[in-house]
Order: sequence, then C-alpha cells, then structure tokens
Amino acid sequence: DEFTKKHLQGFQETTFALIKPDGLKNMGRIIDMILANGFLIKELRMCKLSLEDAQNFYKAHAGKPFYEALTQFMANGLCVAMDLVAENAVKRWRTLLGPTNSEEARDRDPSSIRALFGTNNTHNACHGSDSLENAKKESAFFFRDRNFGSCARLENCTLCIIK
Ligand code: IDP
Repeated sequence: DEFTKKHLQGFQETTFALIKPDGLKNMGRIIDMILANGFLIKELRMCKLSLEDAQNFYKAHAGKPFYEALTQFMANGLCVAMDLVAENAVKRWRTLLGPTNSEEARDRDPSSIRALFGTNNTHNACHGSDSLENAKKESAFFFRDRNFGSCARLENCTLCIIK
C-alpha cells in the first residue's frame, strides 16, 4: 500500500534496534510498542551473539568497569535485531527507550521501554543507535550475512523471505 511504499522508498529514516537477552521475554510487548509508535519493522532477526561479537559491538566501551559484565550478558542469550523505519527514527527510538539506567528511567520516564522492561544500568532490555552513522554500521553488523530475496509484489521490499 501507499504507506508501506513511502517508508521503503527512503523518505524516512532507518535506525537500528536490538532487544537484549533480558528483554526477550517481553519481546511481544516491546514489538507492540514499536508498532504503536508508528515505526515500520523493515528487518528482523533473532540471533545469539558470541562473546567476540558482543565485544566487537560494544568496543567503544572496552576498558570501562562494566565492559566485562556487559559483554557476558549480551552473549548469554538470544537477541532480536531490527531495522526500524520512521521519520526521525534515531531520535524517536532513543526517546521511546528512555534513560540508559532502567532504575533512573522508572523515575524520569515511567512509560519508556527501559522503565517497563529493564532492571538496572546494564540489564536494560533494548539498545538503540545514537546516530544515523552508527545505525548503518550496527545494522550492517547484524544483517551482514543476510541473503533474503526481494518481494515480487513490492520493489526493494525485504520484509519476507519469499523469493
Ligand atoms: P545507551 O545504550 O543508552 O546508548 P551507552 O552509554 O552506549 O548507553 O552504554 C551501552 C550499554 O552499556 C548500556 O545500554 C548498558 O547496558 C551498559 N552500561 C552503560 N553505562 C553503564 C554503567 O555505568 N554501568 C553498567 N552498565 C552500563
């Protein structure tokens, strides 16, 4: 339809979102919030990060006191990787996430995803890219081995794997 076409034709911005292992049990509710807030899920895959993947993904934090716990946690269960499309997607997804620390989020933004589904400063349910540039890099990292066919019904559509 026109709505979907407009999204996929690049009039909108794409950000990268990740449901972290602690958020997996609330995946349904998180996805409901994503859709209710007007994002289109352009790509989605479940994945299990190796410790090396997790260290790579968070290499900007290497050497920080929480790096070891963070990377172990990220490699310790399934993640759900998504490309989200919307106007101002990067900023809007970060807003919907709320503050990094879930405890602080419950004070400052109780309806945010991290307030509702996270636990603390490390176990905070979801990740969101902080810039368009990082969104591109992070999406490429998670979808690097994708081999999806394009939808015959919609040009450039990668929503399904039907060839
Ligand atoms: P962000 O995820 O809100 O962008 P970053 O500062 O990029 O926050 O940190 C990446 C991740 O590292 C956070 O989502 C959280 O899981 C973890 N983290 C950040 N700061 C701390 C901290 O001070 N203690 C423990 N874990 C932290």
